[in-house]
Amino acid sequence: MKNYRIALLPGDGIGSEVMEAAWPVLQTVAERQGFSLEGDWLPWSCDYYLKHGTMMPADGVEQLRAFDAIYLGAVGLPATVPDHVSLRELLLAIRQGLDLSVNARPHRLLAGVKGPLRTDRPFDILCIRENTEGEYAGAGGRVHRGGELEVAVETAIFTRAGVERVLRHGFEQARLRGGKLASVTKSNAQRHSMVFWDEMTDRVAADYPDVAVTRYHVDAIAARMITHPETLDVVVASNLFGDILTDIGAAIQGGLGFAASANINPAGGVPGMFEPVHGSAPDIMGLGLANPLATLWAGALMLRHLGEIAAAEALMAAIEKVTATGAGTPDMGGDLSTTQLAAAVTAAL
Ligand code: GGG
Repeated sequence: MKNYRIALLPGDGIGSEVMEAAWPVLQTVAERQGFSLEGDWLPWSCDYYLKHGTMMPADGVEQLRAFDAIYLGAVGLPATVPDHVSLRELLLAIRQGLDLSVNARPHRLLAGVKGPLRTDRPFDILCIRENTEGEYAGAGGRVHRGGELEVAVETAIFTRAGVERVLRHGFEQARLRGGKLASVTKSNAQRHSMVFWDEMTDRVAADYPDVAVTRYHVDAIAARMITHPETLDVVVASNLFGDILTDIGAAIQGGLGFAASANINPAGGVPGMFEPVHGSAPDIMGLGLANPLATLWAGALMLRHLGEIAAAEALMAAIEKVTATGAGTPDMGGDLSTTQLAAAVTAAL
């Protein structure tokens, strides 16, 4: 029987609740489809930081290379460790360390879920966010700290290889889907990096004459995602723009409780990392209120990436069988706890 080794990183806050609820569901799907999932729980988190002074061991990224995939809950507990430390030392360090250059986030309404939009037209958007450089490259610095002359500089890095590979992945996905791609910049205001992004879009587009490309400025597409989401299909954006647009995507699909995310290296050779888009939500941690569906959907993305397509589809079908009944956690207007909703998905398998 095929066995996959999965690194399980619950992280902080509700991360452990959604992961502990979702993992048995994935194991049941695997068992039913004739393969097995073997999980190693890794305690890398803000708690780990308080004990060891780092968010993960020095060879953490190297340890992760031995797995088939990484399944992550949430990162950050600002009451204990500043967010810019926890995010950069764990989530961003893994993305950059494994060169997981693409962050793919699907946005659509699951069966029975009513989003906040006034339009009833169905939408199905795949946001592809550049994931290792851009505005989150970590380049920059501060001088004259605390003084009148203090300066902070955050440098966005756009390499030819980095922009090309994320665009190419977007075009490949567009080819498999509706043949439509939106390329997002702010090239009217950012005259270096974003004009470069536009030029790279034209260059890569020449290899995909069957894909229709529309250029959007980030402010315009942000509004369009709310007013006419059905006109969009594959959306490719930089790290920061993609981060923001995918929170809008989450909002229009019913909330962060539904938004899933796949961090992958399209060249292969390293494990992908799969996570809900949401953070650690310290305000509801320990209360059993967290919605596990984003983590379960991320699990389905992981199974698909591992090549277990039937299992991924069975899991998504079970999730939608449950959402179609109106059952859910309080954020969905229901009264189920995190574990009860996950158990309902197992029962629907
Ligand atoms: N689910 C992972 C998590 O905790 N995400 C919170 C977050 O702030 N993410 C920022 C990002 O995706 O770049």
